[in-house]
Amino acid sequence: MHSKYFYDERGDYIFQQIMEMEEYYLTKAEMDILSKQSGEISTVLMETASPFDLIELGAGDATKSVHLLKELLSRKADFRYLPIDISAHVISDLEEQLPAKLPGLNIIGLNGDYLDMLQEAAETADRRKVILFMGANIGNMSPAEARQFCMDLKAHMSKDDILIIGFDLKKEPKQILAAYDDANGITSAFNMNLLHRINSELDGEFNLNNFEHYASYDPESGACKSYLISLKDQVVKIGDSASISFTKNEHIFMEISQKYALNEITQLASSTGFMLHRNFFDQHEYFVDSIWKVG
Ligand code: AVI
Repeated sequence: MHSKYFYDERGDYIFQQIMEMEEYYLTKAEMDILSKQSGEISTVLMETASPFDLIELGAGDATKSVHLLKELLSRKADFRYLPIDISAHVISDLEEQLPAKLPGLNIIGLNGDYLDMLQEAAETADRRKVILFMGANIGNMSPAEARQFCMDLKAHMSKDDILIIGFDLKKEPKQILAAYDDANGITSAFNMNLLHRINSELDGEFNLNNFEHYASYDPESGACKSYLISLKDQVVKIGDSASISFTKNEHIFMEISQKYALNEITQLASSTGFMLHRNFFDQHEYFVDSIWKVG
């Protein structure tokens, strides 16, 4: 399932709660990187003197990137900020709120699919591009999809362009699993929201009590996967003409959150036409924002 379906208004709200959970270390780790190392990241971005477009894929509320934007503004970098998000209200909120927070910021929001909007951004300007793809969003693709996505990004990039990409690293399996199997059932609610959406938007008849959230982490492949498990034999009607039957314990695959080892990140960069330039880690080395250049 494409992960964009998780993020309707309710999904956005539940994901906010996930990010605040004790067990969900990812956001805090990446915040640690951006809040402490935006100076050094800016130095890398400004090594080439020419103006650039800072294009953020899946900007959300930009709480992490604000640190980088502030730093670039204070260094008088000649750049425009182009956040791209699939959600129209995310983009309008950013356009409304960021200029007040960051006086002097030149912001042009783009609402739509990452690659379509990237294409649009590339067509309207011939400046060099710095693409931000943070938040371990790449983890919500299978390794094969991630490879294809990096190749697609590369196809939209030219010499001197930079990609900053966030990965959650392989670590203690129990810590990873806990982040996706929290005691308060918030991750469960995040997944159940998909069934709720099918009920309300497609006239489905899922009984949410007949499904249970199940998360697993495989330390060998680095795949953390979540499922909804059918608690009984059941037939679920969707609209007038469709129905799905589930046997007891049958699973619905919901989401992958792939974890990476450093050598796998280097390998992903080189096999998709990039050169890994530098890695920025949080204090615990849970997470990495990796700077790739076009090779
Ligand atoms: C947005 N994405 C990186 C989150 C993740 O960690 O895979 C989505 C998420 N799903 C459940 N918890 C968080």
